[in-house]
Amino acid sequence: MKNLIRAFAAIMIVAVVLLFTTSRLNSSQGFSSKDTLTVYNWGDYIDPDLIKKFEKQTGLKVIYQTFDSNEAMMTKIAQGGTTFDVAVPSEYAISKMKEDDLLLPLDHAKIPNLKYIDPRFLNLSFDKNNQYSIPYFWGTVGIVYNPEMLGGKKITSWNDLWDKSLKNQILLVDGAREVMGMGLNSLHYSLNDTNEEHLKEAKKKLDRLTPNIKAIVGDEIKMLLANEEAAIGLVWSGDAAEIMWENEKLDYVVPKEGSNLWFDNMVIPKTAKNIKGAHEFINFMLDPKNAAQNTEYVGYSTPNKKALQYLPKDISKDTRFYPDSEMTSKLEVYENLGKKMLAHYNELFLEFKMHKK
Ligand code: N2P
Repeated sequence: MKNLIRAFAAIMIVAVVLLFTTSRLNSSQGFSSKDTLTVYNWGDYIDPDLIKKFEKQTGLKVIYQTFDSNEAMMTKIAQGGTTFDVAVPSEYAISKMKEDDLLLPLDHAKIPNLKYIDPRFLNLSFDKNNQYSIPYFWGTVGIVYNPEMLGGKKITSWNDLWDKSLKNQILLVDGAREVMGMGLNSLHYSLNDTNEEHLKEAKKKLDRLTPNIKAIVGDEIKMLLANEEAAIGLVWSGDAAEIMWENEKLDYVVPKEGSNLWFDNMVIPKTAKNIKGAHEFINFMLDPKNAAQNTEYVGYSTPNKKALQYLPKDISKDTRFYPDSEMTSKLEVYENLGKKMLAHYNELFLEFKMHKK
């Protein structure tokens, strides 16, 4: 009898423990969409402390996921498997997502901090009246380089990169528009060129750069360049800023043939589950103190005019990262070239990558 009681007690204990753990598991995984906010952003593009601050302030749990190209982000959102409440596409991607009916119109009444954004970054052609998108960071594409590793040589143009002396010295960011753009710009063609002959010529020219290319990489490009693993990198401006904080020897240049000016913006995908929380998050990121903190952490250029006042002058007055309108007017913004042409750019870029291997 004693044994039976013991066995019964043991079963009861196991049952209670099981019940307890499953209910805990449920409550930690089973947030309702009202309790969570799913954010989809570029890698290395937010100060994690701000996520914690937002969670504390709102009681929401943030599920944070990252991507490293507009193309990857768009594919995932269009597939709809994971639903996101906030995403951060660049301008041509926003135009395409609008076309594909993937975005929700924003309620500006819920984003009062919009008033802090410099009007220069509002009402741009890819989203008139900011109906669907709110500026997050902006910048250019250019070359970061290490003069010391180049024997004091200065880089000023895309065509400098084809120099025979630069064997295995170049790292490229893994972006189809950026790399194809370098090929096109080096030939004085537009970054939005759709002429097949020009595109082929650009691809051929890129193939000829192969001996000088050490690797095509993601966010690790910053660490590699700061550690002097290569002398030259094709990068986004904010990555250059961060590299140069790490290693003061390096410099950043926007090549003289021209380059890209880009704008990354917060949007709410149509499949969002927490629309109220999404507006709260957008407004939170626009708070000038939060925007300044984010800018200092990430290294990219803020479109938030008021936030600039909280930043050290050596950041806000650096014209390499805060070029004025006169300088930016010479640069090109990527256009939405349409589904077919964007796929073609990707294809050519992939072929180039294969050629490299
Ligand atoms: C951050 C990448 C910024 C992307 N790692 C520029 N559109």
